Amino acid sequence: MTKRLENMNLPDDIRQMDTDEMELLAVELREFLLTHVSETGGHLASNLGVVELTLALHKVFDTSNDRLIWDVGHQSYIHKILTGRRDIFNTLRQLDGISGFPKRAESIHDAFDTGHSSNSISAAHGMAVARDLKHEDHNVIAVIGDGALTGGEAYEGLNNLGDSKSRAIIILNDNGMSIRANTGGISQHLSKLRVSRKYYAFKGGLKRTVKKVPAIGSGIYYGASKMRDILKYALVDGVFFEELGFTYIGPIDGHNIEALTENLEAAKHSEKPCVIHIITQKGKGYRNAENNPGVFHGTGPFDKTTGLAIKKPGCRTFSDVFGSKMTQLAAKEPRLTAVSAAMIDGVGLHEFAERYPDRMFDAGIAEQHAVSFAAGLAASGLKPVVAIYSTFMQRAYDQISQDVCMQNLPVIFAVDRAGVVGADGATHNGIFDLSFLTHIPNMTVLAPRDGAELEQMLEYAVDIDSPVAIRYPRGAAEDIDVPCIPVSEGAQLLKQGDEINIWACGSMVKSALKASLILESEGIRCGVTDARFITPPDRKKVLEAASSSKLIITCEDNVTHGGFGSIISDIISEEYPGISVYKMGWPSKFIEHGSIPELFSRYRLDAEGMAERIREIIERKA
Ligand SMILES: Cc1ncc(C[n+]2csc(CCOP(=O)(O)OP(=O)(O)O)c2C)c(N)n1
Repeated sequence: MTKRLENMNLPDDIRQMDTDEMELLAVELREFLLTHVSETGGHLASNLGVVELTLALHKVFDTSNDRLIWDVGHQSYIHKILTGRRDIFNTLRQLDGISGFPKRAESIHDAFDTGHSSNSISAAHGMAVARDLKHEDHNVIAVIGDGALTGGEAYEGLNNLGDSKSRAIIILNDNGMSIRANTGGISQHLSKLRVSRKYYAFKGGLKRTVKKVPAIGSGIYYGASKMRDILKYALVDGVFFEELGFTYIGPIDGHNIEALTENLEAAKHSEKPCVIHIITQKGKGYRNAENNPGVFHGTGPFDKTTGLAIKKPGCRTFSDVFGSKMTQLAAKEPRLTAVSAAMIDGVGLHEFAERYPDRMFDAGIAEQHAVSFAAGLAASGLKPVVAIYSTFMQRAYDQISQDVCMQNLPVIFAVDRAGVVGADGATHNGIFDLSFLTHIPNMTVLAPRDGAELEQMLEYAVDIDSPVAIRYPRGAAEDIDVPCIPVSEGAQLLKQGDEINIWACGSMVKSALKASLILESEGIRCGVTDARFITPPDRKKVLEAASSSKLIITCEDNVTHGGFGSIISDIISEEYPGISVYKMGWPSKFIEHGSIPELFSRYRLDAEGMAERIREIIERKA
């Protein structure tokens, strides 16, 4: 670690620094960030882009009293380093270490927990209103990216905050990028603002020149202001933020500490809500990230000299399998279209997007729009596949229910990252989708155990004429060595047992098979069935299994409450009330961050943990 960073402890120190010192500190911060993120993995490019902004924010505001909200929160690392977490920064995203997102429980400097995009303006509005009602005096600042500004909630926030006139500062961090290049009309509007610097120079010039005229100067200036308004419309092509009630400041060079500090100071004294529009470069200061901001948006450990990932060669992931199967199916099914909400690469659709650009739709961070848009496509005879991470699908519950399922429209949902996701932690875990999807009428919910089964399920979903959700986890889709029976045949018995039968779904099938082997070596024979259908459940096979069992164990990578186990348990309790059903899955809590194997082990959901729990149940029953 270098000198300035080493010697500073809290952001108060920044308030003593001049711009030159802050610029030197910015260099040290980038080096520190790069060294650590290359070891732990994490969100690099977005953080490299906000180094100067974070320094300027801490120069002008005191976050132990002022409220600073980071939209999404993936760009809060510099803030963490500067607010007392430098010495534990090496634990970032590790089990029991600090989170990769702001956490109120972690520091008084974190005003609001974030992770899902586009809510910061609404939260800032709430805080500003609370401050005024309580006659308190502090500043409220939200930092939101241009990507996050594609999310509808941001406009709900702007609409209300602008109208309320509550004092709050919205910093629009515009780097022209979401995870990949940003999409949509608003993004186009921002690009126009970026190139409208001429207008802002002219505005200042007009004021200076006209006001200089003695006596009548101000009058002419105010008359000319009207003309200025006309020019504004003519030159800026829509003064979106000002019309909503904000003072718009910008665009400002987001890497110029002096300009940032000056404008933040000005905004601090504004009586109206302000939008400060800053232009930054994603990945700034690290060539590999500047050249490939998408790749370094979120990364695993990498070699910081070459920028190459340090990854053990693994087998293909579920997202890879999904992506290639989509490309393959598109060749023979012209109605097949794909919809993503700003995650084309994450869900594995990059190849599809290249091959079929006319059939690939990126809605931006707009899950609700993505689903209703897909409903529109389906109502007009197309076969849309909406690929969204389980955690972000939560945003579109109403659209799934009302717009798709109520009309029984054939929309396919590829629910990626279903289950615990690891280092991103609580905000990103997808452990509720079975609970919020399976009770919606008309919806079929499937869970593949491996890549081969995912491929078959996708084919099955394309062939049927009603809504289907296929949920699969993050990571390797390694095939088990038992071939799949056709999906239409329902659940698949993988291993015959005696009186104990495990019904597992999705990737838990593999752990169930391993657990059964561990128990077999101790003389306990457990059957294993891959449920495949979560809804409608394979009632006949469930009851057959129950009729010859004393104990049924269900396993799922979802909370047990209202999930797969609950469905199985309901079926059995109606017909065989004497049979015990024991549910294994996540408890109803927000599961912390850590590696996926660590979390499965901590919650006894890996093969060893499952075998141990089954042993305990058998002992208790005996
Ligand atoms: C509701 C929701 N959908 C998707 C994401 C995944 N996601 C995380 S960051 C990001 C891009 C954000 O872009 P921007 O706000 O411009 O920030 P930048 O990284 O460019 O600084 C996306 C799509 C999310 N966090 N929340």
